[in-house]
Amino acid sequence: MLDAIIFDVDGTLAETEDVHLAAFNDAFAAAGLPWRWDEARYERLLLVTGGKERIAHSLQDAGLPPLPPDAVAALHAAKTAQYGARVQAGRVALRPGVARLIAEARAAGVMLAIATTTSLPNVEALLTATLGAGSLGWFAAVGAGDMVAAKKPAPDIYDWVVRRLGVAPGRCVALEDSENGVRSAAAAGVPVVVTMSRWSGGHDFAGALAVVDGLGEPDAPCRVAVGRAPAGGMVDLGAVQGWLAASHVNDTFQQG
Ligand code: XBP
Ligand code: MG
Repeated sequence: MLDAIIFDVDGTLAETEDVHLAAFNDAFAAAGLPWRWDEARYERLLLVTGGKERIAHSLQDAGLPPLPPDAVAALHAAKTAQYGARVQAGRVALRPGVARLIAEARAAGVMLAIATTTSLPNVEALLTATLGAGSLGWFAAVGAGDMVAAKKPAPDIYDWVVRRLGVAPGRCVALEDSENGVRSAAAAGVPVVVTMSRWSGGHDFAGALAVVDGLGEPDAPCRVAVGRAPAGGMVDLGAVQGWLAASHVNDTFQQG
């Protein structure tokens, strides 16, 4: 029933957006630009996925003239370098339970994949810094950033990952932290579980199999906002398989 777990990155694998925000502001300062995003503004800007798209949107939102696409790309490349330096310096840790679930899936032969809006160098930096140099190879498919034409909430990145995995979307479960992510996975036919992050406030997770505040650990059980509570307060492989099986039963009943 469960062939693969597809992980979102920012907010799901790790609470990274504070580091992204600092990297954006450092890139603006290094370019001599008088822009500084505070947390309240960044929370709104996070609704626009993709760093280049976010920069362009922030200019339009502030009534400022647009930058040429190559200037936005150069600014974003500087930001990505700033972000990577912070991650390599150990400034980001995996969220509780992430390493545990990845190890369980690997041991059980359940494929792992990544479907993210962030740039591929950021994924490589985060996995290397937290799971070690060879960990990128644990993922049968890594879909990131500009690999697809349309970013989340479009389904493109999940469609790409599912095609790469060579399985049916309904035999996967996506782990996400944002409304855009839930919409992207659902539009690709991939059942989705939400692990709320620091920046998930106010998001609409309609359609998710379950909504929890994290994957939990034995000494720190997760709290459940939607769906059946996982045994022992931890989102383990059994919990993911159980939510997926229940969703298929529901689908069968609904089809009559
Ligand atoms: C989150 C995003 C990304 C990051 C910044 O990605 O929308 O844009 O905020 O990374 P996800 P970039 O939750 O899908 O992992 O600047 O590289 O886009
Ligand atoms: Mg996310």
